[in-house]
Amino acid sequence: MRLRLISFAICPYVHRTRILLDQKGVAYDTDYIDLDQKPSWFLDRVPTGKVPALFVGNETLFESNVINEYLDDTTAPALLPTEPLTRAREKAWIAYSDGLLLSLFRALKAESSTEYDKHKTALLNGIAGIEDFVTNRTRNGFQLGAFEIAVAPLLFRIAQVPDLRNALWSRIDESSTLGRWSRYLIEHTAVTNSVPADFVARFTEFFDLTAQGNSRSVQGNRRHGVAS
Ligand SMILES: N[C@@H](CCC(=O)N[C@@H](CS)C(=O)NCC(=O)O)C(=O)O
Repeated sequence: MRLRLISFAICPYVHRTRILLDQKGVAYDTDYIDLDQKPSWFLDRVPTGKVPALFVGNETLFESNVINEYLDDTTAPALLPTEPLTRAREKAWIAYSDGLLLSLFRALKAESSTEYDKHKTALLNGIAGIEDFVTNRTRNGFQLGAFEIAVAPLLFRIAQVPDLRNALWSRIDESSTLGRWSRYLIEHTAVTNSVPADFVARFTEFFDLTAQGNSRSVQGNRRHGVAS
């Protein structure tokens, strides 16, 4: 059955699903919607009003982790482990990564340097918190698994914001397993190719990262060191 992915260009949750679909070579159609003016056909089918949503024929799926689990269950090769405890543990860490995305969003939307610093600290502490899990799961090398696909959109976005990128590499030793794994994900073609070509411009615009003449951005950028 043909799949239809309802998307927003810079959404990290949509990015998760696109990486999985592209990596598995699944054909799908994409509808981009304006989140400020959600179309009625979308609101009629998606109770959360959030993207991604996946239309599978007349069925509607929402929540990126649920969508990705469905796609993983229905398209080979399976990425999630089958052994119940191992599978549950990986899903627990995937759920944990949702909190990291929230910290990133809150940092990028912060209206003061105090707020920015608070969320940036939570973000970096949160990333440091995955170190043991990552070190254990990469003993036999790096692979794009279900957890990697959940976290890659976060690391990819951090890499676009100079202050956060610098903070990441100050916090994480680049030569450590976590550092090398992070770099592997940021640069993985499945990650870089599954965003629109104008992603950086749109992302920068959405979060006002370089805008001039806007008090929040100008102050924020100077204060946060985000301006290029
Ligand atoms: N927990 C959801 C989060 C999805 C989400 O927050 N999407 C944002 C765009 S990145 C959205 O649709 N926001 C619109 C709204 O909240 O009204 C998931 O994993 O799919």
